[in-house]
Amino acid sequence: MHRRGFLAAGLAAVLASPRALAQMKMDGMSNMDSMPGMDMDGHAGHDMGAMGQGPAALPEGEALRELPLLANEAGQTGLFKARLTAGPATARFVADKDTPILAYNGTSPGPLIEAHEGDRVEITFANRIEGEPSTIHWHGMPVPADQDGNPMDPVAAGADRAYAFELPEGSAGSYWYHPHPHGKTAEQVYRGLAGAFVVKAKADPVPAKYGDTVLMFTDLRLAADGSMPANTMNDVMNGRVGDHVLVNGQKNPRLAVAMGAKRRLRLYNATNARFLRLAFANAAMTVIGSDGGLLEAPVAVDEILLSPAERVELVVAFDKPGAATLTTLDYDRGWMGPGRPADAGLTLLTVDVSDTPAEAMPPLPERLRPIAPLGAPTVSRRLVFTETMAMNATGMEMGFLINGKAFDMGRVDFVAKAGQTELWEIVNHADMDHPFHLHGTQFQVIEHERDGKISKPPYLAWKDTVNVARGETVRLITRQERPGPRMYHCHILEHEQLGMMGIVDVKV
Ligand SMILES: [Cu+2]
Repeated sequence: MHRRGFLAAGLAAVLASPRALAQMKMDGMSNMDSMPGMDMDGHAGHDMGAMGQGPAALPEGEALRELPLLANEAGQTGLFKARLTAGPATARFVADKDTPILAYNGTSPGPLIEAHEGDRVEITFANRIEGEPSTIHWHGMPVPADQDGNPMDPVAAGADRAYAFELPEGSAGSYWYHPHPHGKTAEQVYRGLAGAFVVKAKADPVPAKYGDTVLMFTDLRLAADGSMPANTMNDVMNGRVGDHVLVNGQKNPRLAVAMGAKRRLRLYNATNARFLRLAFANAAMTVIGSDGGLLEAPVAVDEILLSPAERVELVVAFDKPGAATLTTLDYDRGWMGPGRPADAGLTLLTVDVSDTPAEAMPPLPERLRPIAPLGAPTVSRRLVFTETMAMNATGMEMGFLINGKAFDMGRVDFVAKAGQTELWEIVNHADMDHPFHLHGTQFQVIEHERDGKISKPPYLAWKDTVNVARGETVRLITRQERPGPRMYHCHILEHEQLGMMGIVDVKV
């Protein structure tokens, strides 16, 4: 069966049935392979705007906004104390049009949280989203299971709850926070709920003169009337891909730097489902960190693939005067049906490099920090991703499964032991790439296998999300230090919502 032969018909709400199956109507079963007369673009959910009105045009070229900092109300060192309120807000993406969004403390992306290794964090979450439970998941952070915003711990609409955790030594890194309520995560995130959480090192080897700037990529679909259209069936299958990739809420903003400047940039893919293969024209990129903090040593690169939920920390050298642009390259992550986004050649950020030389920049150290390999595993687990389709009386049923099962909040899929080193083998037997995310810890990818060929990652890194490409197997080593149930799932949020998630229960 050719998947592109299926037509996603009509608008559909995200389904959250216990079996988590998408109902998909068939259109022209007999024409499945050839699809005569079909207008590929006309049926695409993501580029239609609201009911075919077409997407709104967004202004470009405004000065890049730094994310607003979440103020620390503690008034004492070693403690970060604040309040995060999720609720309805409006944004102005286009002139004269208010867009209803969801926001943390009124802003989307949410305020930037900056804390230090060794700090205790106490954040009161106020859920003011009308009629919907929510949670805050501290993506990538080593927080206790009962503080991690699991779907099993919903915060009801109108309720408050306190989250508290310590940031251990060595945990400096580029984390983020977003909702994780059962059946509502995808929608709450694309409506605006996501923010960056940077844990700073006590002793940072990267020169302070490089600055430290978060660039958070989100994805926006905006109808001509300024509203955000609901997910279509195409979105449910492929994950929602919008019409505009935004950086800190802006389309192609501008940043001014002096010639010879080096900048430390933390790139976040906070989109629901968009793969970002990125390159910088007229500037040299060096990777210095991954999801869970610094690498052992800097690595020069020409491009970066950032799948949904991944982060990368870069030092970018701007040595040529003129415009240096951060652009997307084509990446085929597998797509069902019509409407594959044309992602090559989007300019996400324009850096204006002046003729005036920058003051001298200290060099980047050759060594950043040691990373100890996690060592030999004593347990191995195998997770197989599949997509299923079956006909029933009402149309197609579509499932996104791990080991043949859709997520069940009442089921423990694996039992693990705290402190035990494990090999996880993630096998993708599906027709799309699926970025795999594990809560509660950072892991080390040891190899990728495709068509019998094994390749090693180019460097050792702490990761909490790794793309598992179609037909690929990824092997990683992981260890959970703290007890309690942890989620693992595909970070295409629509797939997570349709069942591609499980629970590992960590025992003392
Ligand atoms: Cu997926």
